[in-house]
Amino acid sequence: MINLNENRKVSLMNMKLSFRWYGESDPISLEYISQIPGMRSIVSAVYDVKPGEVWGEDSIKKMVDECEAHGLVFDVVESIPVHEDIKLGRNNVDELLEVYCENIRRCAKHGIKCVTYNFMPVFDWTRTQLDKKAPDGSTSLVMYWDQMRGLDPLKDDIHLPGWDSSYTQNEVRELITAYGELGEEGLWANLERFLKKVIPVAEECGVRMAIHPDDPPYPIFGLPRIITCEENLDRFLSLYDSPANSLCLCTGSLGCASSNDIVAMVKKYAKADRIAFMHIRNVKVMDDGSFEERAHLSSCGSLDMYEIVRALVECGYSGYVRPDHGRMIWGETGKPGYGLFDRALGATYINGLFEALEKELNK
Ligand SMILES: [Mn+2]
Repeated sequence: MINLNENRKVSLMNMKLSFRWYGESDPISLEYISQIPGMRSIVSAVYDVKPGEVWGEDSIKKMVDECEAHGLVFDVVESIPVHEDIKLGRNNVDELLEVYCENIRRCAKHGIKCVTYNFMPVFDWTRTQLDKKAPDGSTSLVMYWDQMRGLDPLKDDIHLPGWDSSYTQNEVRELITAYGELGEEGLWANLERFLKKVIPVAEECGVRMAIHPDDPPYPIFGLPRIITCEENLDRFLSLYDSPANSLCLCTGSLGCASSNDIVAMVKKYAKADRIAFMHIRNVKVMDDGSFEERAHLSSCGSLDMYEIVRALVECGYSGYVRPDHGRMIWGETGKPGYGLFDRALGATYINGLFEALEKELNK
C-alpha cells in the first residue's frame, strides 16, 4: 500500500488539498489522482441513489476503502443533494429532512468531516456552452448572455447543457412556476427550516456543513437565488451561528458577479472560521456580465488567486481546498470541467501559492 502520510507530516501546509472524484464511473482513476503532489482528500458522493433517498453504508464504506488503498482520505462529501420539496417546503418535507439527517449520520460514521450542498432551485449551475474553444485550442464552460437572451423555459422547449435531463419540460415548468410563487423570502424560510433541523445533527456528529453559493450568483429565468453576495452570506450565517453551519466558498461562482469582492469575502469569513471548504478557480467576467471559465492562474481571469490564498493563510485556514473546474487540455475528453490535467495543474499552482505564502508569513 502506498503511504503518503510520511510526506504529509513534514508538509508545512495547513490546508487540506482535495480533488473531486465521481466514483466508479469517473474516467480518472484514484491512482492518477494520488500522483498529484500533495493530494490528500477525495471529494465525492454516493451516486447510486436519488435525492431524498438514504445512502447505503456499504457504498460509503467501499469508497472510503478504495481511497485508503491509494493513500487518500474520503472525508469530504459533495454533495448530499437537497430534494426540491425541501427547498419548496412542500409534500413530505419532514420525512425528507429526516432522510437528510440520517445521511449525515451515516457519512460521519465512516469518517466524513465536511458535507457540501447547495440550495439552488432546479438547476445546480447554468452555462450556455460546455466546450467553448479558446485561441490555444483548450475548451471550457462559458455563459454568454447573447446565447441566453430570449430563452423562456415557460414557453419554449429549451435544453441548456448540464441541466438534469431526468426532468420533462412540463416538470421544469411546474418547478419554475412553484419557485416563482415561493419567491426569495419563501426560499429563505425553507432554508432556515432546513438548517434548524440539520445543523444540530451535524454538530452532534462532528460534521461541518458547507453551502455552495449559487452559480452564477444572480436570478436566471426569474428563479429566486439567495446565496449570492456578502449581505446574503451574512444573513445565511446568522440563521444558525455555529462552525457546523459554514460556507463552501467557491471563488468562481461568487466571482461571476463583479460586484462581489472575493478577497474581502475570503478574509472576512476565514477570520470568522466560517469557511469549511474552498473551491478555487478563475473566471473571466466580460463587460456584459457574460463569463468564461479560465485556467487557475490569476493573469488568466478576473480573480487574484495570490490575494485569495494570502487571505486564507493570514487567517490560518486549515480547511479543505480543491481546484474547482478546469479546462479540457492536451486532447483529454471527459466530464466538462472535471478533466484530470487542468485540475492537476490547478492543484500544483494552489500548492505553490500556499507554500510560498505560508513560508513568507510564518517567518
Ligand atoms: Mn464550486
